[in-house]
Amino acid sequence: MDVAKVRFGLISFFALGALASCAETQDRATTVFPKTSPACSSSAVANQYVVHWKDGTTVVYKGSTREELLKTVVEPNVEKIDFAEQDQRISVPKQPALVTTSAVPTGADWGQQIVNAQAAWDQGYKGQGVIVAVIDSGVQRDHTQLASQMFINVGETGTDSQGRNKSSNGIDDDQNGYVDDVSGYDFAKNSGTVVDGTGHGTHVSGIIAADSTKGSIKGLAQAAKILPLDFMDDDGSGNISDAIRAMYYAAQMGAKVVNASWGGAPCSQNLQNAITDLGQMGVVFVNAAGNSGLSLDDYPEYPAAYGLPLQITVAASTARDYMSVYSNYSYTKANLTAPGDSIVSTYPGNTTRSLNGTSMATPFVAGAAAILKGARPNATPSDIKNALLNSVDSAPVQVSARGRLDVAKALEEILKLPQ
Ligand SMILES: [Ca+2]
Ligand SMILES: [Ca+2]
Repeated sequence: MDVAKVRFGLISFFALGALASCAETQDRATTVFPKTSPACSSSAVANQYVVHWKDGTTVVYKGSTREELLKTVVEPNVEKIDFAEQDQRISVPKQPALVTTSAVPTGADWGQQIVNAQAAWDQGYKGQGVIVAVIDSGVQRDHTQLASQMFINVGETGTDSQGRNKSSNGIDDDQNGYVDDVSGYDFAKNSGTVVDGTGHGTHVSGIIAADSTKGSIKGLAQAAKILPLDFMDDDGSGNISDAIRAMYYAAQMGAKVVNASWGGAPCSQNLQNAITDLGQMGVVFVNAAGNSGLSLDDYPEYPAAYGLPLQITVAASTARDYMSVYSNYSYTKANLTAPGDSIVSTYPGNTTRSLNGTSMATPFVAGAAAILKGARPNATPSDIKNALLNSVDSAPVQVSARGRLDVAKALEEILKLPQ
């Protein structure tokens, strides 16, 4: 009788314990993989989920429901998962029109002039040794003014043991997890062939690093290299999961600056985490404020409105240093302005074109960040952000620094750091 009681007691104890741990697992699983909120559903990708694992990998799961993924992947691995969420669709900001009463910029290179880039170049600082990842629509890699500026992954160059070109042999020769990634990667198509489907990424890249000895565009950081990472389809939109994968790839390949001239993601914890992770890995993340002409405090768009310590959010200003009417703004979430109106830069077909937007302002700051990093390779993302924000030219603009990028003064700030 006593023995039976004891047995019964033990069985009950174990059964309750098992139930409790099962409930705990389910609770934890729901914490790392919450349901998509109604506000985030409109831009969500159906039956597609992005899981960031604690080992640093980002995996996209397609074709299963949330319940299925929860039972088969998240609950069994709950201790190994950082965060899981539904994938989202994001896009390059629509190209805004200029208001006719805006001051008309003088000269195609008014942007380079107003930010005092020449003074930095004259001192020999042009972003030497710095890789800038352009996470965008791709790049025309053989554009006359960009061909010499592309980052080359030497592990995918030369010939393999069978005499085939490593850049196109279908083999991941340098074993970095990506096949034939000789000069950038297309994360939307999972291919080492990068082309520009919209022209946006080529324009952005020219502002950062166009070789002025080969044409009319004067890139800010002509000694830097561009790592072209495509995550967009030809309509200019892409999955946030592919942008996140591109971000970690950029860090893996040694990029120290990331240019993100896109936004509109309403909600992604993984994107927010990735920006912080990159900052901690020494990568400066520069993103566009967006072109809705609205307050980021009242109408948040992400990544612009995260307000993270290690991100730099760039708004656009005119040739007279007023806020561009289309630019989003915030005294806390937007950090500084840069030229955004009538910016002439490289465009597919070996051409040039004038475009407007915070997408164009962002690469001015990314180029400046590359110049600072080249001048002081030991500078942290925080050092670079502080130097850029503490050296602006004062202007009546609604951003935290209360002013517009000044490359020469930012360089002066960073040079105060020991070599
Ligand atoms: Ca590879
Ligand atoms: Ca290969």
